[in-house]
Amino acid sequence: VKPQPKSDLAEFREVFSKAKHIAIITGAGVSAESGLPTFRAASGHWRKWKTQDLATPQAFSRNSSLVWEFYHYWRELALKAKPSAVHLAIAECEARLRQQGRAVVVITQNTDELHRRAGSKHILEVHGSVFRTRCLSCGDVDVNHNSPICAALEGKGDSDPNCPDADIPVGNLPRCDEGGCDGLLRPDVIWFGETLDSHVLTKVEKELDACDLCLLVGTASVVFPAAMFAPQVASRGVPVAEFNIRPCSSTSPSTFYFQGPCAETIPLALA
Ligand code: BJW
Ligand code: ZN
Repeated sequence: VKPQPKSDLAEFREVFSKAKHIAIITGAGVSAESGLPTFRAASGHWRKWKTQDLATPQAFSRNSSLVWEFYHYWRELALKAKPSAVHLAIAECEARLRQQGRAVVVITQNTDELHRRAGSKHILEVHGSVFRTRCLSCGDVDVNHNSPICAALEGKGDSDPNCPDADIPVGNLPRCDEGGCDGLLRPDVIWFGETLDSHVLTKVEKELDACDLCLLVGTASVVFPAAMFAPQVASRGVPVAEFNIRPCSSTSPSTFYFQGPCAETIPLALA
């Protein structure tokens, strides 16, 4: 039987001090410290929908206006948010360890770019970014931080359940400006039922195989394939340290478990 994860910070710090290649897997709990709602908490609902209802290609083809309103809401929240103490501690850790010839990679499920804004350099965004668009006609992917992303979404996207849907005509939603293409744009994120970008996944696999310490921070670990990343590392006998506000589950593959808000635990762990 697998022993229960340990919560001994001094022992973790000992392992951390020797690690040369650290993979940090992050989820919505890290951005919760920047005030962004997580996906599976009650606060994660938008109007009367859950993420599972909106983050699908079917939802987008059925009602592109509604899904764009949701992503407009997200983009505006993320633009206003500031990187938290967790984002900053992770970025500082990467810079400090780089001086010592040690590597840190952030493997994030978050699409809000807060790790990047905190100064992390080596980031793999496995679920894409809400600040990129992809054209449904020509496939062009573009970086886009405009606020709002198009005139029709100005003032839309209120999360209140009583807010009426904007029903924006599809011609007024974000459109491709690539050489007269004018195709409908979608957020360049990974929705349920879609496969992750194979180039990104290949890089993730390399990092998971190379790391000698893995941190799992603020994720429910229920969405595949990302939910398998830490167990995959643990199965090689490499230590995994989990940081989450919820209590440790009996099936946790982790070696270490630090329960509490990650803005409190992570800066201490990585100092
Ligand atoms: C704190 C904290 C604080 C809070 N401090 N901690 C079985 C095997 C394989 C696949 C499947 C399967 N069954 C079903 C599937 C398909 C599906 C899936 O996994 N579904 C599950 C729900 C069961 N997966 C997919 O469809 C994926 N594609 C795929 O598998 O392709 C192959 C395939 C296709 C078809 C069929 C089968 C296989 C794609 C998944 C894409 C997920 N996309 C989203 C939306 C992205 C766009 C956007 O940002 O809007 O990604 S969903 C959403 O969940 C988002 C997140 O990145 C992701 C993970 O959420 P996360 O980060 O864990 O957040 P929460 O809110 O769930 O948890 C927060 C955690 O933080 C909690 O634990 C809190 O306790 C903690 N916390 N505050 C510390 N202050
Ligand atoms: Zn196009």
